[in-house]
Amino acid sequence: MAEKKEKAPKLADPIAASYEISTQEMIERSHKLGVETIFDRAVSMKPCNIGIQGICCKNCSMGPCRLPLPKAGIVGEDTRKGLCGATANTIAARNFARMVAAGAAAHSDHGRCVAEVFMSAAKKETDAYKIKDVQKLLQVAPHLGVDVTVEEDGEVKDRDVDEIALEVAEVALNEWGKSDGELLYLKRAPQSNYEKWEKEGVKPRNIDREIVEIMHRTHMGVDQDYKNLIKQCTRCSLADGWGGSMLATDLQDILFGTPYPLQSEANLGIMKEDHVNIIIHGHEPVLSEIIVAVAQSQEMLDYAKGKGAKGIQLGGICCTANEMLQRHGVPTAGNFLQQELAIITGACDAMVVDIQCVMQNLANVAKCFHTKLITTHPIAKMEQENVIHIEFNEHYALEDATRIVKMAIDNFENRGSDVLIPQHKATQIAGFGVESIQYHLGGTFRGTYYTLNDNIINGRIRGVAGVVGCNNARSRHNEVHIKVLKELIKNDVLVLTTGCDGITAAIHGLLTPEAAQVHCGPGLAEVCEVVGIPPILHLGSCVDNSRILLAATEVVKAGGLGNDLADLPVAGSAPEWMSEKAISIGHYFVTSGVYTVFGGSIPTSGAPVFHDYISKELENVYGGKWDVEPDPIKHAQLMIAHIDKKRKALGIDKARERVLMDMASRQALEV
Ligand code: BF8
Repeated sequence: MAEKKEKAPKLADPIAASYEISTQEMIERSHKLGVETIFDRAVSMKPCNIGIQGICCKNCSMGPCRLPLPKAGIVGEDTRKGLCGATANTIAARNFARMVAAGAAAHSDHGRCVAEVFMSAAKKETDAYKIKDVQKLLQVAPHLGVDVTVEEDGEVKDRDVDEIALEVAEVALNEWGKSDGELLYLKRAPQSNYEKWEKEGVKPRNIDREIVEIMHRTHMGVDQDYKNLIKQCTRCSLADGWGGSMLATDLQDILFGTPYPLQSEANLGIMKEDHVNIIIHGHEPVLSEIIVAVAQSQEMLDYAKGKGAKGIQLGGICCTANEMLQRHGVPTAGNFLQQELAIITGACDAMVVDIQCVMQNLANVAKCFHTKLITTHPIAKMEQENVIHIEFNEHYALEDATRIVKMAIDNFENRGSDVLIPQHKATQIAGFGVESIQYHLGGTFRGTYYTLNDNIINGRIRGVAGVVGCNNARSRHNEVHIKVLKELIKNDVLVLTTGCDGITAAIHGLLTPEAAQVHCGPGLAEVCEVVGIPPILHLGSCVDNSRILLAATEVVKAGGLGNDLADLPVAGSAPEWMSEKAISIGHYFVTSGVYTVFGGSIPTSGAPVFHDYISKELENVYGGKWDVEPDPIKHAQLMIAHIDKKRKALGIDKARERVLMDMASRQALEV
């Protein structure tokens, strides 16, 4: 009998897989070298059609129970149920809730790790970490109920900074597991939002509890009311956005410095053939901060030169890239879908990973090259034998970082001759935050965000969009991001970005002030030119979405645009989302009052009643709601329509009509 021939694996078409040229080049190279990547797997493996609709329940061993929508749609009563009787709504809501819990857990556990390092620094147990930004410490402390002054003998005096830091560390760590009260940062939101959360009974009690409660409620036979499940999703996601993520951002700023705008570069082309290339990938900057310092030390530079390299080139992938970029200007090597490709250049001497968004296939790709793949976090190891684990510990941070950097340098000489670094990179201005927006777009005399508000009211800026989130191998890499972003700025919408959307915008050259003249509508272009900012402001990593919440809060405080985040002409978007963290972010955007559109699909379509609840009815409760639109232009237009709806409600739509005069009417006026 003739032997059955094994089918050749399907390969991705580089042009169809990515919108970005260096990614296309590297996919092509991976095919030549016979190295499989996520782009190829996305072609050969299709997603499960039932899972994608959110209606597969595997929460007990009687299932999985799968409840596909009938071909003709639901006619009459929806009688679908699992073995226990769970309806499609219950199953979809439970699955959605578990995504919120996982996303909130990821952000918040990152925050906890930072808080623990912060505690070590406050106790002066480590030389590697010190309080760097005292100003930020003094600004954050009162939000945690920590006094920055003390009264002695009838005199008000400044408190000792070390004492404040220690108390901030204690109070912050307590936010994860305190036994009573509510999250302290909730009161940073506009009063109207806070009161809504109070009225709805969704104020988070502590961060860990809300995550645990989702896991309990979604266990077999507990919460069977999709509205009640969504209530817990709200508590849990608010504990992420206004809790774990916000604490991560604040404590990182205090420890490592609050970012201010700086110039850098982005894309795989930042790697250098004659340098030792170290790519750092993951999320927690406690690791990357020390590696940056060590890699820049004279001792290591000399060591690298001794091994024949001209220097050490650091680059970042995913949110570690954003953390290192915004505080040190370290260039960005790529976004989520480019992680395997950085190794495929053949020039990556070490890839150092910590937590989140790290593909296990990196180990298989690294096996084909000389690259040392180093895991560093106790909760994130890999089973493959070629992976080296160097567990990072804040008490020995300098020693660990030195060992890692040396290992990369020693590996430089093992590089093969087959190296191909794509010659594409773009300049970027990044490092924005609540404080720098205030500096650039604020007013000295008339309230912090006065100038920004004024430009929104007069219509030069039509509104503000928060565009964030991942890449997804199910859509063409970067295309949806870029088309959404360009459509928004073309229509005078100022964009605040984080995460892989920020990296994407940088790679495609949208994070420069010059981009405004090319891509923006006349109003936004004018503001960008006068102020000297890009039309898309990069605010950092995904935990830094908390900066977007606080920037929006500053807009409310500055006045003239309503009293609640839901009153603002703003909208949210995650064009190519894929991670559970994005669902948690989406839900805290929505329940903080922001209309939020996701690209691709969200796993709710198989339960139309539940889907309608989150995409229609939630707006009546919190002012924000979910929406889904895969087409980038329609996606952006939905956001713009919402912004216009809010402008109308505020009575500022007329101002914009005047601004949008065409060139002919302007010239007529000037005559
Ligand atoms: O936290 S945007 S792919 S890197 S999950 Fe991951 Fe998504 Fe990128 Fe940062 Ni956020």
